Amino acid sequence: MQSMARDSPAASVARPASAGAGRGGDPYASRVGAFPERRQRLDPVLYGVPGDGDVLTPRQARAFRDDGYLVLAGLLSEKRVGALSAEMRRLFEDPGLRHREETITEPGSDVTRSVFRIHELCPVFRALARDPVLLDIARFILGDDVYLHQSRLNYKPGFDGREFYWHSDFETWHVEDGMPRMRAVSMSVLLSDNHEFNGPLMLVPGSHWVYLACVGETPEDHYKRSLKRQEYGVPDRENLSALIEEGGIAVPKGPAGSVIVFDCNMMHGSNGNITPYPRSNAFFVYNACSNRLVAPFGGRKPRPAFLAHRDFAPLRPL
Ligand code: 6CS
Ligand code: FE
Repeated sequence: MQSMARDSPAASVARPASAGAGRGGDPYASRVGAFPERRQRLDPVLYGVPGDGDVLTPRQARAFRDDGYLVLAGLLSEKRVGALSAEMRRLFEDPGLRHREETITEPGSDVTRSVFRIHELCPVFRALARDPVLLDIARFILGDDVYLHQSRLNYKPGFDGREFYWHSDFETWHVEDGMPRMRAVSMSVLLSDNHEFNGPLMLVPGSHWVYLACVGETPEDHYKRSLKRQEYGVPDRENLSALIEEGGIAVPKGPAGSVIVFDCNMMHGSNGNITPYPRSNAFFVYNACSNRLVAPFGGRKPRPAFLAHRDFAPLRPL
């Protein structure tokens, strides 16, 4: 059994996690057992050394390692946010996009919930994905060259934006996309002000050190439903409640142009939006080139490329 990642506070959590490997020796097997299971993370969170270089301060680096997330308030200029928001609105209104596979509508309505593969659909998002600051942060955290695993716009429009139930992205990317280890980082670029009331991202600090294996066999073409409302690969209430008891719930607020950086295994979700104020963000997932996708560990066919890119060439800053 591999040793637990160094500096993991998991050892201090209230309920010890089992370190056993899942089915077939896969330490992150999920949706295979009859019962949910709490396991230890076996991968480091931060490969860079706090204090090395200047992309993050030592305090920021330690906060990311221990909490699993970091908020960079006001990173992008108002001018740049304006250009990104204009493109976001254009995609929302583009009739040619509405029926393409990259566009996901809200459950029970034809309101656009998300648009995927934005870095290939728009030059401004192509440039944002290659922003030198974002790339430097991803490379520092992951200790490797990175490629883009996924990009998406989440609109969460006023009144119509529905919830994203609690989940670990890595659990899905491991089981359904074939991401071997926890060596990926997500960046949510706020394109509207995130208030406490318009469905902001909710994170469970410290939850990234624990892996919750879920129950329930992944249905065929699961993504056609999970991107509207995820029902498989979601944590059981007992283990989820324990994680929240231990770490609480952080709800980062911030003006448009801020960036929330969070670990691939962070437990997160967001409530619906019944206010007039949209909570829109652009979401980029950077995966370490050494952690490139293999066959999905859940045994089903790989998800389409618009969800799980398989161009593993290292991203270069623009
Ligand atoms: O399935 C996925 O890849 C996507 N689903 C969610 C709810 N978050 C991560 C990712 O965008
Ligand atoms: Fe997610």
